[in-house]
Amino acid sequence: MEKWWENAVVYQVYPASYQDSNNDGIGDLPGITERLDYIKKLGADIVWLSPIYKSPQVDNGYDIADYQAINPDFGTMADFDALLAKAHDLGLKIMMDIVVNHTSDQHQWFKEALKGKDNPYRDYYIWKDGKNGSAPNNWGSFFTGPAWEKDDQSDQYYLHLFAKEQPDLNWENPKLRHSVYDMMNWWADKGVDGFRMDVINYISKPEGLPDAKKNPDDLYANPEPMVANGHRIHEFLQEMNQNVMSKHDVVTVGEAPSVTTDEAKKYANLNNQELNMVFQFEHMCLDGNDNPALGRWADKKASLKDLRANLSKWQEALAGKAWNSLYWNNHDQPRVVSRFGDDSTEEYRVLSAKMLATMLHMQQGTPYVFEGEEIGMTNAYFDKLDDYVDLDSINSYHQIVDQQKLVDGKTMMKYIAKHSRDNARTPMQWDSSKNAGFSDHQTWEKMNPRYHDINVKQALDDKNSVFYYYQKLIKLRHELPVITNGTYALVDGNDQDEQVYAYTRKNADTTLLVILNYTKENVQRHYDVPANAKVLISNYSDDQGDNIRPYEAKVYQF
Ligand code: ISL
Ligand code: CA
Repeated sequence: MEKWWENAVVYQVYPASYQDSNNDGIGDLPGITERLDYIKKLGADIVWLSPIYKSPQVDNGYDIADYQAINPDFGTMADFDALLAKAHDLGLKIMMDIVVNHTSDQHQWFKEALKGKDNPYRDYYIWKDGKNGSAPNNWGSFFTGPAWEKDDQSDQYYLHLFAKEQPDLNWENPKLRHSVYDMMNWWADKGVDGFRMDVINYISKPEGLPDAKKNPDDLYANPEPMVANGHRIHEFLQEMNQNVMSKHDVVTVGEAPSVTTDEAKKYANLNNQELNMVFQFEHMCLDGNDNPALGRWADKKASLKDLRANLSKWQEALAGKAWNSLYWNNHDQPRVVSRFGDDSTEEYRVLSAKMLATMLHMQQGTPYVFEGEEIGMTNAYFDKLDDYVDLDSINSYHQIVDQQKLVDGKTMMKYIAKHSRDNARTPMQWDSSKNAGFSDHQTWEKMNPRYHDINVKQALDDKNSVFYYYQKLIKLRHELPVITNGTYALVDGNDQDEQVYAYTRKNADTTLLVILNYTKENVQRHYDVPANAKVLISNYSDDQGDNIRPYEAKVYQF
């Protein structure tokens, strides 16, 4: 049976960067509430709010100090209630971002845990004695440095896969697990409609926390292969499902770095025992550095062959068994048009943004649109390290350039301009006035300098804008069942094509043929299109048949 979220579209809001209502330079809940009409106009169904909870903001709110209180910079619980009420009035649903692999070190649970080994909250976190005077194992943190921090008072170490201010929770402890379920039920009882779960596939750690495999160039071992999809993960999620999801009509998506299609079939199985869908990361890793020590810090574009092979693999593997999420962007990723598209000229920016939107929105799954994607916002390309705010970019610079000396500073700045998480986090561009109409005050993060030309006002005034194209794609998904339920197949022989991606979606009464030029070259390709076919959507105003123009996207329906 089809679920309500299967033909829905999610719009992600990054609260600090959406709309500042009180001119302190930081976006806030009343600002988001003001802009819900805009999200409604786009046609999205669900609004995912990145964390809005009380937090010292070491990792922009992904370090939560109180799951049931609002970050004062963003407003109050009354502001949240007003946001939820207005959203519901407009027919929009609200998805909360919950971060339960770790908390902030300012969370009451952790403050208690620090009081000593006998404290009832000690076991909410992961503590270990050191080994020969140093950390319990060789794991590194994802934000550089070791994954362990010593607590001098008890002479034990606690685990933090992310920043040292983000201690990992101990999911082996049933009390902790039930505290998390209680918190989720509290939000669901309040009326929220879904949960996005941060790195949820990291919560089950291996028994004994042994050393991980370390590459010779690295300072620490990457713990990911040991913590992702751990041995008790499915048990924990089934328990969460029984205690929370089965009691409310909520939609869930789990962030799951390094998830495979086989694992995804368990997490997001249509039998609905765990989550509704997961965010896979494979297509986000196609443009990483050839040197594994540099990870995603690189300056290359994914080839069409790799991208198509990956998207096709996920479409085919999950079909009829589990449900896909579809995304290009979020608050951790560079802007799609700058990454897989072409922002070098205005014409190419608009064409390639629409082509990439078509590629994704014609696939099976639930699409996610990240704020600003719908107007074709580009990377910010800041050229000074001081302009970057994200701890991950700054730490990585120091580690790679100063400590490891793997590349020089200039090269690293090029990589950061391409891949920094700050590219996604610059404030929303509403118009061409001061600070793009986001705030009158100096903004918490520098504005993207292109806001004078790329902004919502411009997009709404131009009937050929990226905005109206997204609006149309979303409308088509709502209206045409084949987009939700049709079978995906590559056009015969397309798998080797280096320029054009062509696939079909088919159900009992409709076929869609999607043709996408990934390059700025004009190419000739012949596809069999029946005489009665009509062009459902395209980023060009006419159809030239076998002549496929730069970044052309067209969908035939027959
Ligand atoms: O962004 C990344 C690289 O620095 C990813 O590896 C990211 O850390 C990973 O996808 C997990 O992301 C999530 O958890 C992090 C938080 O910083 C991210 O913003 C969040 O999306 C820790 O909570
Ligand atoms: Ca504000």
